[in-house]
Amino acid sequence: MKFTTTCTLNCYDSCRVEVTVEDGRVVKPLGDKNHPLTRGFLCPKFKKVIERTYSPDRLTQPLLKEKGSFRKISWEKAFVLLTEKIGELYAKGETLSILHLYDHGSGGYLKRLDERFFNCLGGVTHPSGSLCWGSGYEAMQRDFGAPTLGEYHDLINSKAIILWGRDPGTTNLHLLPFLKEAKEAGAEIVAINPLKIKVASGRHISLKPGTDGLLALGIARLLISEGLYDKDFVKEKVKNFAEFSKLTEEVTVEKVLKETGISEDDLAYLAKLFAFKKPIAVLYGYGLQRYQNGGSTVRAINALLAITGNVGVKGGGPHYAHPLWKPYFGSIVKAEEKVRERYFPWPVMANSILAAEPPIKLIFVTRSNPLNQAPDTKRMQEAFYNVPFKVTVDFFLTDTAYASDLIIPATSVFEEEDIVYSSWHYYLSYLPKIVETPNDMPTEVEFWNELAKKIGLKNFEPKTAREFIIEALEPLKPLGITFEVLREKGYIRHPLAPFTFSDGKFLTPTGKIELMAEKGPGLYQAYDSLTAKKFPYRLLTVHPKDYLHSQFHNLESAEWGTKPRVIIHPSTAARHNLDNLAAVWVKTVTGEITGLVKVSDRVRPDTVVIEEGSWGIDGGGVNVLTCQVRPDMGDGVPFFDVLCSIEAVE
Ligand SMILES: Nc1nc2c(c(=O)[nH]1)N[C@H]1C(S)=C(S)[C@@H](COP(=O)(O)OP(=O)(O)OC[C@H]3O[C@@H](n4cnc5c(=O)[nH]c(N)nc54)[C@H](O)[C@@H]3O)O[C@H]1N2
Ligand SMILES: Nc1nc2c(c(=O)[nH]1)N[C@H]1C(S)=C(S)[C@@H](COP(=O)(O)OP(=O)(O)OC[C@H]3O[C@@H](n4cnc5c(=O)[nH]c(N)nc54)[C@H](O)[C@@H]3O)O[C@H]1N2
Ligand code: SF4
Ligand SMILES: [Mo]
Repeated sequence: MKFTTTCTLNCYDSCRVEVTVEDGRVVKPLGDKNHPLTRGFLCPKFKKVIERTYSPDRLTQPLLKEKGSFRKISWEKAFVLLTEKIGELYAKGETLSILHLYDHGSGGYLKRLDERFFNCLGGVTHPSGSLCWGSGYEAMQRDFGAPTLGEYHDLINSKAIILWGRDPGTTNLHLLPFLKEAKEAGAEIVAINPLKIKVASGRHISLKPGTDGLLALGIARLLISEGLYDKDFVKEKVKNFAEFSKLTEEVTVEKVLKETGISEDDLAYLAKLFAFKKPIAVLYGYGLQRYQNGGSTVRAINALLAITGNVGVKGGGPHYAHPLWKPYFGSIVKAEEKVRERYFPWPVMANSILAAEPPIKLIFVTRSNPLNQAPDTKRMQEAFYNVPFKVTVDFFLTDTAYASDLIIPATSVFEEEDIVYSSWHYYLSYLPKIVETPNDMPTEVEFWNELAKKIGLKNFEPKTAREFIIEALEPLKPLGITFEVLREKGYIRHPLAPFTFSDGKFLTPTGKIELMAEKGPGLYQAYDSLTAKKFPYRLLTVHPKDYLHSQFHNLESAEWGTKPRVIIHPSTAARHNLDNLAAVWVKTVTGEITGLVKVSDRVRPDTVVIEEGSWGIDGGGVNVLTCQVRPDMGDGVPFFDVLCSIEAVE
């Protein structure tokens, strides 16, 4: 029997997938040929989603840690324990002592019933900001009033496409055919990235990490001083042009060349591109804003697009994310039930837990692996061990599950009906229930229903997945979207898409694009000379091609196991006398890990690159190396603002 479903991994593409069920098991995944973005192919990670579902290591029964080791317990016992621990804090009105840590491990909308549960409890402590896109998102809001997203299909109208810190060959495969088509239609494709990326690109411009904002301001300065900007667009649609122009004055060509490390030729090329080519589309990557100056960097690039009239035009504009579905969703979380709330920013989560007053007594982790993915793992471990009771819902003994006291098994994407909407494209999609859960275990929806019932949460009325979906889709009725329509069609494009400000009306207080006026992105962190001497390389911990963050590293198919690959330039390898596969220490002010060398001229001589996600249990979690520091805006995490040293393992 065949079914069509949707990939819920945290990925740009949210592919539509056809699967077959044979002998009660999901097999033969194929990309939907008719879907406008999936276009008939999938990335290899979807096979791993199936492999994970049937992995012999998958948890199907709760585990309880006792005297340092885990043992299986019955679901009944798990509910008794949870009811006792949570119920006690609930009864005393002390729910702020509960920290609910969650991220985007699954895009399934019903996975957000965890938030409903904790809101109905009266409100708990939550993360604020984002491990992912926080700083750039806030930058978009300040400039345009909301983030905006061009469409892949529109790239065919572009004269130039800039992959600014985005690496689609690694993180966004379904963009590639559109780039190829745009290139064939005459678009120039430019990658601005410290790392050489594999795309159908023309020019690759390598710059020192964290200096993109300065580069954008430098280009803007050249355009303004030569009068080569779009004066009509600026007059009509841009606020703060004079202030912005003043801000660029100190960004001389000499300064740009020195600080970014790009060649004079590259700078002239970019200035000419912005002066004479139109429309230009910029596809922002998120690596670009994983710095302390990350928000200002995105604002500087936004400004460059604005003064050249490249916003709201066909074939041009920023591609960051769109907010169109957001106002229609959210009812599932029942935010109105919160009578108290407290927020800890993601970039300083570990320190916030350790300093919490009232203290955290219980951590509940869902759809996330913070002991691998949040910054400063050692401090995070310390924070976890200081909290008396930790619960994690997941498939395996991940780093976070391992540090928890109770583990609740998660439900696979094939085992529960659901819906998923994307902020990275414009489709809302449906997921049927395809197979039953193994070992008769309850689904996550059933788990929350049962827990709410046991604790006596009056406002969390138990429902089936179908009923929750119908409730969630209620606000979409005016758009003609109902459960029946969605199930029938499988996916629906947002009727108001795309969200690109083509009407020239921005959502800022003035209705114009509000350019940055006070403080530029400056340079990346000014490390003191002592630190820089001890740790001579920049460290970029980028996303892994074959994995989704920390997911799938434990499966049999894992090609290179759990040891991180430390990618270094041939000159760095020669300096340290290191060959491919040599074992190395990587050290930063925060911590140290070991990995295996991979020599590649894709990496700059001043930079070391490690793909994030390998598991700490096996000695590899890269966030042992990253720091807790808040960025200029939006509480994204400056993961890439860190220096490192390397040395051979003796
Ligand atoms: N295979 C796979 N795909 C994924 C993911 C995954 O884990 N695996 N994760 C998904 C998620 S959650 C996200 S947020 C997206 C992220 O997608 P991307 O933005 O493409 O990837 P990142 O790893 O966040 O960003 C790293 C890129 O930014 C570049 N970079 C680093 N510093 C700078 C800088 O200072 N300037 C410039 N110009 N470039 C810089 C790096 O060299 C690298 O190419 O990918 C999604 N897709
Ligand atoms: N050093 C460094 N760190 C980074 C980044 C970086 O570039 N460098 N990138 C950051 C970014 S962009 C992001 S988005 C975050 C991601 O941070 P996380 O979301 O914490 O990352 P994942 O490793 O994908 O962990 C998700 C967990 O959810 C589980 N999961 C998957 N599906 C389900 C489900 O249906 N139910 C439940 N209960 N659990 C499920 C998975 O098994 C996995 O353990 O990491 C950030 N961390
Ligand atoms: S991970 Fe991304 S590219 Fe791969 S199947 Fe899922 S949505 Fe598609
Ligand atoms: Mo992300």
